Formats: sequence, structure tokens, C-alpha cells
Amino acid sequence: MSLTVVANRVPIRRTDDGWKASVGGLTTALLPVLEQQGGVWVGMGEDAELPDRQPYPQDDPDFLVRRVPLSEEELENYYYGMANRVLWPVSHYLIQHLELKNEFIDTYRSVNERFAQAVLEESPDDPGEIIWIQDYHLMLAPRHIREERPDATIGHFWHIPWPAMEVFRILPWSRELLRGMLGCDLIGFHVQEYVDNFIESAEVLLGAEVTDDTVTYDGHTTRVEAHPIGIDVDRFRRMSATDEVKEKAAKLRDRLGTQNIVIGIDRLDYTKGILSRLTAFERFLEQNPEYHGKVSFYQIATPSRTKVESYQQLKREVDEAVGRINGQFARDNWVPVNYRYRTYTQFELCAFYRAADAALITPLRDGMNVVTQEFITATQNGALILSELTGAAYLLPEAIQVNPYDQDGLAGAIKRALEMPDEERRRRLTSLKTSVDELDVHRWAGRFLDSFTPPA
Ligand code: GDG
Repeated sequence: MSLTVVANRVPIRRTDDGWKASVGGLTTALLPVLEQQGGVWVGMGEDAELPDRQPYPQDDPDFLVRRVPLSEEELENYYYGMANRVLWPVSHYLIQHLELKNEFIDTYRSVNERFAQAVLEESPDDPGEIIWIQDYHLMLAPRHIREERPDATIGHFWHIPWPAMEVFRILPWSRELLRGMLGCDLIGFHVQEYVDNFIESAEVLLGAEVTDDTVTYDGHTTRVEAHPIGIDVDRFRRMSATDEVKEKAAKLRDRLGTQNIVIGIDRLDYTKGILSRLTAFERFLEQNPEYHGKVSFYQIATPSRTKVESYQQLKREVDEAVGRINGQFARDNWVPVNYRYRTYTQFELCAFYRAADAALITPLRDGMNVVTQEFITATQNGALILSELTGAAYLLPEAIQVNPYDQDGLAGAIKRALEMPDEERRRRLTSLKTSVDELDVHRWAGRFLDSFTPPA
């Protein structure tokens, strides 16, 4: 058996030292499988100079990288349009950011067809071959592949929430998109809530025949299962125990100079709840003057989708909120909110995780949220405040769970985290670490792939 992975992005990038595998959960999980079994990874080509076909590693190739070259206009409509301005906001229930344009879906259709074509060209037509498609960029590709290759084994993993049927049906193309997905044999989501929402969408919108874990439509049955994703636990554990990370963490604590540090780490995205987190921290400071000068909030926001207007506006609003809070509360040597709009290395992120007394992870919606798992793995005694509207919340009951829209609740949770008795902190963290170990991303990939052949 070999594997064909199909994802929006290819798993390698050019560095000063030549081509390297990118760092990220998906790549970490799937490259070892490709290295062992061989296969191909199909992803978009954003740069016309790069070859369509690139064996990797160059010297002694394990697998093939196949690019689907996209023009700037295609990238604009398929990626920045349909993926980021339509499917992303709808799936996160944030429909005020939805922009429906015909050119988005038209290009999405043709790009999905081209991805399917590349799969058909590169993926061997063997009975043992598994074609594994990733995420919301590629909803229509499974059906195209199925039409050409009725016996293919096709899976899809959806990394974001699948919304309630009533929300998904807002999309004028909801039925077409569902039909596209139902070309698969197996569809994976992080948690049962999304599985149930998907099955209900297929039942109501397509009149498909369903059970608790299958959808039968047009003579083909698709299994739908929860497969929660994890992180590369060993890697994060090892990184956070290095002298480099320990020194960076100690320096950060010295520099901030407060007894308590609370951190937030996210892509700058309106789903992550950064603004409401900032106003909750402001409320915490208003309500708890005894903490003035004693707590620092450190928010890292990594630039993301900067071409999209909603993201530009969010950046302005976050800048403004940080200015307002610091303007009101900062004094002498104390800056209550430290805000960084930039990208860090994973080592640097580990130092932040290790330096923090508490992490404030409060998305308005999030498929899983793996920053949570990175923090749990790296911290030695930190407390976790986690939005109940994340996939992670289902798996981590020992976190302090909050409704991210409830400002008083969030402010109270910050106080509770900072004042949590040591014994309770330790007990919760031990249990959280056990859950995160269990979710490990290598196991996730193994479980998904094993699920194609369920025990008889
Ligand atoms: C989607 C779903 C689901 C962040 N800043 C930097 C940096 N990061 C890394 C984090 C973490 C990752 O990015 C973000 O992961 P999330 O899970 O928070 O979110 P999404 O990007 O929205 O991903 C999500 C995920 O897919 C997996 O299925 O959990 O729900 O939305 O790993 O560490 N990494 C580096 N520098 C940064 O500045 N190196």
C-alpha cells in the first residue's frame, strides 16, 4: 500500500539550506507514513517557477510532491475567497464575515477538479491505495475522484467545526458541497458534535439515508467518525526540557518582572476570541486592583490571511484594545498587556508556554485548538482556561472551562486560575497531560488509516 495525501499546501519549503519538510502537526504526522510506505502529496503551487513534480528528498526520494499550479486570480477566489471568506466563517458560526460571490464557487469548482485530476494522474490505481484528502479547501475533489475511479479508497479529514445543519444550509451551494464530500468512504472530524451535525446535514439537505455513523447517498455509503487530532507530544516535551527553552523562559519572567504571567497564543483570527479575551483581562484588572503591578498578560498573535479585510480590521481593533488597556492601567515599570504581532519559532513558543502561570485559550469556535495541547505538554505547573466552544473542551474536562462570550465569567476564571491551590493545579495538570499523550498526532494518523479496514 502507498498513500496519496491531498492538502491545500505541500509539506516542504525552500530554506537557505535547500528544501526542508515544514513544521506543523499534519506534516509531522503524515511524512513518516509517506517515508515508510512511499506515495505522493498533492498540494497547490503558488509559485509558477516551482516544478509541478518534485521527488523529495532530492538525493534519495521517499515520495513525490505534486503541485497544482494556481494563478493569482485562482488563489484569490479559491483560497482567499471560497475557503477563507465563505467556508471558514460559516463553519465557525461567524456569518457576519461571510461574503458570497459567484466567482468564489466557480473557481473553487475548477480548482477542486484540477486537484482531483492530479490525484488521478499520480495515485496508483491499486486496491490497497489510500487517498487521504485534508480540510475544507477540497470538498468537491472526492466526488470527482470517485466518478473516475469507483473502487478507490478515499478519506477526508475536516479540521474545523462542522456547523449545525441550519447554519450550513445558509450556503447556496450546501447540497453540492455535501455531495462532493460523500464521494468518500470515510470522513473524520475532531469530535462527535461535528459528526452529528454532518450526518444531519446530509439527511435533511440531501434526503440521504443515515445511521449514527454512516451516510448512504446515491448508492454509496460513507462512514463518518470522530478522530480527535493531537500534537507531536515527544517533540514538544523534548523541546520544552532543553536548556535553551528554560533560559528563554527565565529571561522572559525576569523581563516582565511580575509574579504572574498569563499568555495567549493564536493566529490573528476573528475565531480565536482575542478581542473578548483582552476586554475580559481589562475587566479583571478593574475588579481586582490588588493585582495591579502583579500580573502580565502576554498575547502573541501570528499574522494570518492578511489580505482579507476582516483580518485587517481585527488587527486595528486589537491594537486599539491593547492601547486602551495599557493607557489606563500601566504605571512605572508595569505594562499589563504585552502584545506581539509576529511569528516565533517553536522553541520560542515553548519558552512562553513554560514561563506562563496560566494560558487563556478562548476561541469563539475552534475545531480542536492544538495550542492548548502544546501548552499542557510544555508547562510544569500552569493552569489552563479553555473556551467550551472548542473541540479540545470535549477532551479536556480538567481545564477551567469558560464561555468566551461571558466577560465576567472570563475575568473570574483568570482570578481562579491564578489563585488555584498547588495541589489542585497538579491534579488537573496530571490528568490533562494524560489526555494529551493519548491524542498524540502519530496515533491520530494511525487510527484514521486503520479505520479504513475496521475489524470484521
Ligand atoms: C486548524 C483548526 C485545529 C501559532 N503561532 C505560531 C505558531 N503557531 C502554531 C501553534 C499551533 C498552530 O499554529 C495553531 O493551531 P490551532 O489548533 O490553534 O489552529 P488553526 O491554525 O486554526 O488550525 C484547529 C487544527 O487545524 C488542527 O486540526 O486544531 O481547530 O482551526 O501549532 O503552535 N507556530 C510557530 N510560530 C508562531 O508564531 N512556529
